[in-house]
Amino acid sequence: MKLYTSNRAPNPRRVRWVMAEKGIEDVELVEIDIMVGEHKTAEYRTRVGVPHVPALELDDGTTISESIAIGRYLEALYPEPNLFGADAREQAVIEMWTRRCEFYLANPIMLSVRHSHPALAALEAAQMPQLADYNRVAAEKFMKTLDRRLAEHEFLAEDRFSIADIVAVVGLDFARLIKYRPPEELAHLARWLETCRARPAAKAGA
Ligand SMILES: N[C@@H](CCC(=O)N[C@@H](CS)C(=O)NCC(=O)O)C(=O)O
Repeated sequence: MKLYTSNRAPNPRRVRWVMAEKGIEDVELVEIDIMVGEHKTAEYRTRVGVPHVPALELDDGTTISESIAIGRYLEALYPEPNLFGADAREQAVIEMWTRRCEFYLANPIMLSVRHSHPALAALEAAQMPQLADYNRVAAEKFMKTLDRRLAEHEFLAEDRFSIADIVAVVGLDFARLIKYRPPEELAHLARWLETCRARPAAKAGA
């Protein structure tokens, strides 16, 4: 299998983190430089279907994009340690937190960074500072929800680390590009962030 990935880009990092947690080493990493548009070539688009990284190419030629879909596929091949839920209830709870973290945290942060960091202007038709501000405020609102959740739970979804934590930490780490730090009063969020960042697998793709 081949993983089309881009160093320091957040969505490929999710997959690299999943791979590192599971000790997966039989996937060839193919670096795609999105800053020079390597993901927009006709060859890449034909192979993947969309101009996005990450994408996982299987040995039979099937190509899977979407970091969560790739993660699920890898979990089916390498079930341990479990990151997506071991039974119906866990799977639903982890999926719920993963989707919440994508919609209300990672995506707004991504938009905020892309619309404010000068180096990322290359990825947008036009950077819109207002869009950046709006999305930073929206993400911060959800951080308060996460802080309340983390006041009573060690990790976001279950009593163990899961894909929901990966999505949220990778999103928050991407904001470091614009030197953003979550509000200091969110002490439970800070504690959890430190715990997740200290995992050896957190370095994968970062
Ligand atoms: N929902 C997708 C998002 C993929 C995505 O947007 N990837 C970014 C890099 S983090 C990308 O390919 N950007 C290229 C561009 O915007 O031109 C996933 O989870 O994989």
